[in-house]
Amino acid sequence: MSSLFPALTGGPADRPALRFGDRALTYGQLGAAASAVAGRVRDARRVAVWATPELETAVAVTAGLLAGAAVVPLNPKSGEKELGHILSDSAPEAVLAAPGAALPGPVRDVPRIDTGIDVAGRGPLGERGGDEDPGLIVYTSGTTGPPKGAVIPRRAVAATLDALADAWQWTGEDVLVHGLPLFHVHGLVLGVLGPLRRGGSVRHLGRFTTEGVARELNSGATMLFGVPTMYHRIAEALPEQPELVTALSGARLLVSGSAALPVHDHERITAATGRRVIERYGMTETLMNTSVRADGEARPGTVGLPLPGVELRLVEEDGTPVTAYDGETVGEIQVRGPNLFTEYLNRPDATAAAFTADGWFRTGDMAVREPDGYVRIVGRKATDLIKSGGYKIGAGEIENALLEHPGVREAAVTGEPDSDLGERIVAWVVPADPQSPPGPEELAGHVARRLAPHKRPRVVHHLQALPRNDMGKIMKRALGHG
Ligand code: MCA
Ligand code: AMP
Repeated sequence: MSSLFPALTGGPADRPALRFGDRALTYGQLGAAASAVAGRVRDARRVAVWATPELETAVAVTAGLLAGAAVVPLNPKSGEKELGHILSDSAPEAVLAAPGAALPGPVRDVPRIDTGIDVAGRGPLGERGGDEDPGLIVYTSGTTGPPKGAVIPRRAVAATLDALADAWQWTGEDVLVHGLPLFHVHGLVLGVLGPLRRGGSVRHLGRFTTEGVARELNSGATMLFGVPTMYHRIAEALPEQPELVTALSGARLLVSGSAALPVHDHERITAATGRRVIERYGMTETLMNTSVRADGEARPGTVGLPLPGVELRLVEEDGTPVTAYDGETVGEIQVRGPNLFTEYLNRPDATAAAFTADGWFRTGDMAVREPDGYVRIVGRKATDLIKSGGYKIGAGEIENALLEHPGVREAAVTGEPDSDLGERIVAWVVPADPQSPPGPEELAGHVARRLAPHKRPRVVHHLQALPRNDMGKIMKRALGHG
């Protein structure tokens, strides 16, 4: 078994590891604090982590992984329906939470362990868990139904982080800054476990602001990770924030992912700072698949080359591989490699459907290969998957939540282009009583309370009927066009 965190045991104890606001831990302190918590979850198979953007979350996840348990990160803004599903599906033996954090109904039913930061102990007890054992279970939305738990083995975490280290020349000298949530792959695996695996450090902003980015990059941080919405807000702020221009100009690496970075935002950032943004392409199920290399050409609109160890192909509808590197022939991206998840928890049907007979994972993303091998993503197979602010959201789960509102008779959900969020969620609702239709705030609050605030509709249209075909299926393409 190989260690996920060699720097916790092997490196200098006084090196900085984590900083959240004005609270920080060195590797020695993190080793002690995480080992103290790990000692309390030694026998657990799975532990949930109440993943607030705080130091305690990073300690709890490190502790769970040291103990060899599978860590299930929970979005602390999730509503009770979503939390109830995740907890009954993953059945964690304990939930790790910062002392004092108020936990809602479904989470209170799980035995709680407070992750106080105790740096007085002796440090790493040793690391448990085999390479193929599950390290994380991350819930991700599909087109219909509740989110599925992607079971991510420890070897996938190690493989993806080491491939990124190669592509980005990422070392223990790097200091990463970001304000990403800690319950998804981007912020947690890349943004916390990444620096820890390299023996470098991360400064988390608590919440993303352009001021925070400027402050950290101007005081020693070398890399920035963000979703396109964050780079859009940076592009908007650059003309008014000279310190942000200095910050980005001096950074070693600016990386964007989770959704397509609009060419216009990329170009505005380059024009103001002289810097290009490195795009990488990943997925909860696959961790990272491709990236522009640190010493490569960051062409706007492209996500670079397959990472070391990752096999990538494009296939046509009938399964025939696309062999042309012509920048034109579109196929679905399929991947294979040590970066892949093993299964959707308790969903053998969905797992089987996600892979081809010879083990390729069907991403559902459509792309072309350019003559030099760069991948350019051009769309997605499923129109019922929406990417908003870098979050993947299934139209079906929002429709189901809307239908549980007494004022809603029928509902359809679509994604519309949005310059800030990439796509915004739009709800098309047939009210139960046309005389008093539920208002947009009411429906947004309803969805936010049941699922999560980022899944709430930003626009609500009322209709007398939904457009349906002869089979009774809703014709979503007809919505918004009259
Ligand atoms: C608003 N709020 C509400 C309501 N309306 N709360 C309850 N009910 C309501 N009706 C609250 C929100 O909770 C939030 O609270 C605040 O108002 C602002 O919400 P919102 O407008 O949605 O947030 P934003 O500021 O516009 O968020 C933009 C963002 C965010 C910061 C870019 O979308 C974000 O963090 N995105 C990152 C997504 C991500 O990490 N994806 C990775 C998955 P408060 O003020 O308390 O916050 S993809 C992945 O992992 C793969 C592997 C990959 O490739 O990376
Ligand atoms: P998630 O399921 O939340 O992990 O989101 C994964 C999806 O995000 C992928 O299937 C892509 O559709 C999208 N994605 C991630 N990175 C990029 C990128 N750099 N460019 C375009 N789409 C991306």
